[in-house]
Amino acid sequence: MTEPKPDNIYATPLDRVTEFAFDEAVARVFPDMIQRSVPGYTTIIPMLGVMAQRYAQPDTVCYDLGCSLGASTLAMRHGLKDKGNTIIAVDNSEAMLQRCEHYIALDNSPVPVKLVCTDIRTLEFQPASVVTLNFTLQFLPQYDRADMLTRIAEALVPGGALVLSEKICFEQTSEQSTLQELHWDFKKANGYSDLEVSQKRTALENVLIPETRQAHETRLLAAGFKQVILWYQCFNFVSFLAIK
Ligand code: GEK
Repeated sequence: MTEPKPDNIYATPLDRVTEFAFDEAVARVFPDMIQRSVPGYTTIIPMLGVMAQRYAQPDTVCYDLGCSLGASTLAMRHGLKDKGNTIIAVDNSEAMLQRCEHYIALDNSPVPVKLVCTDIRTLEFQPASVVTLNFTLQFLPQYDRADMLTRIAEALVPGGALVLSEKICFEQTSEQSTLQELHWDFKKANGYSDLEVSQKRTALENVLIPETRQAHETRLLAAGFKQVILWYQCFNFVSFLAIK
């Protein structure tokens, strides 16, 4: 496995900016990319451990859907106390999962982790008490999102929890433009150039489709969750705790 490196994928002008994909090039720079691109990411990750600890129930599965390199998996793994839980970490990018396997192997927690390379839309769920969708639902086509959340709610035992983190958009134009611009400011403060911000934005245009807070909350309730709490927001990035 090649060493992780800083993200400069969009640093030079590209003749044609192709659609963003979670390939080997992205997997290699991913830790740097996500921390410099997603406001609040470094705060959310350890809180997944805190929430896993509270909501995990004995002898159930905890899922990390769209696990990438396993940052959420590792946080959950260290939050889980001796309750007979297994974590199933799922991603459909082979490049991501290969690296994830390496990081899981370096970690010393005894909680078993199973890695599955598949599309989360095709997953057969086992009875679960904690599910994490940390910035993953936004990459599914919008028409598949309700079904995905319903299947998660069905798999959860009563009192189980989903943590759903997403980039969102806003109905009010002024709120949208202010928070969007602050997100770009965040990226520039983290060393990305105007060119990098602009080319990445083009690459993600039809790949990452944000929705409003209201759309998420309504759909989570319709999917079968009893309570939906917005527990975190940083600019246009949020995280919900949805309890069955
Ligand atoms: C973290 N949760 O570090 N099936 C399986 N995996 C998918 C699918 C799908 N249909 N679509 C996208 N992915 C991580 C960060 S990144 C978020 C998650 C980001 C995977 C994709 O391969 C990628 O690894 C992950 O979802 C999204 O806490 O890059 O902004």
